[in-house]
Amino acid sequence: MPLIPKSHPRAKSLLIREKLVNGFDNGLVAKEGLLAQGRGEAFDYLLGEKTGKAAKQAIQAAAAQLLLAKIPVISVNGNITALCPKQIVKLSKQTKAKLEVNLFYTNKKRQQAIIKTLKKNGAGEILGTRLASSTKLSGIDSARRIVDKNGIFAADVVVVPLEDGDRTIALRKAGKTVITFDLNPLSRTSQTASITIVDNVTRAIDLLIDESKKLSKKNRRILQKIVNDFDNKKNLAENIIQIKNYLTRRARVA
Ligand code: PTJ
Repeated sequence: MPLIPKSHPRAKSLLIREKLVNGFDNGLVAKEGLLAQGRGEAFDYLLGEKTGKAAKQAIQAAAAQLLLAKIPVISVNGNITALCPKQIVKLSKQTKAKLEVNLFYTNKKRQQAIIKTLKKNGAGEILGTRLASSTKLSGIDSARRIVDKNGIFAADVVVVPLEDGDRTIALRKAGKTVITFDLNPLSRTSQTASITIVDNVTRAIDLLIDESKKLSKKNRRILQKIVNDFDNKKNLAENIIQIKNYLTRRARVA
């Protein structure tokens, strides 16, 4: 008998949690990554565990921005690999974005496990491990400062899913456009990224792939208008209002 019955009212959430736990057991996820998931889950609860209107707008802007990019790069960490390896590879192919492993809690064995999993899911070249092409990103003290000259360092648009705040600020200071997935609209990453998708990455990533496919048929002028019309601060405020409205509904007694 499965430990998580399909009929359990919180089966979906518990199955996502299980992916992280399996990812930890298989050497992909840092211990701290399990805690990060817990923080995300709490915000997901407050958002009503669904993709809101504001998140859908951010997804559209992110897709347009990725298609407009000259050198788009997706930064991959342990949590994203455990949660959606197939989709991250699909997104990179759909948007012609390079993949680069970049870990906060860096560790060679975990890097290799992540690469192996991505390759198993169809990835071609994965940057982030070649010493000869590594360089340092200034303004950041963690291991995340080590990046690939041909990847994150050269990129104009970087996707940083489930990120700690420092690097987003450093990447913005380096003149890059930063796209993130973060369930916490108040986090430093959310507040400093160019486009923040406030949604569970497990829901939003398929929507981003679909939107990228749809928008790939549009011309650059239309894509640029979508990006220009997007205001991240306003979008974050809408997400906070979504939480407020959800709590107001839940606080009704009758
Ligand atoms: O694999 P590593 O070594 O690179 O480490 C990765 C983690 C995630 C441990 C590291 O980047 C970290 O410590 O991140 P933080 O500072 O905990 O931030 C992670 C953010 O992602 C938090 O704001 C969470 O709310 C958010 N988050 C967690 N799970 C999800 C999420 N956002 C979207 N979808 C999720 N499933």
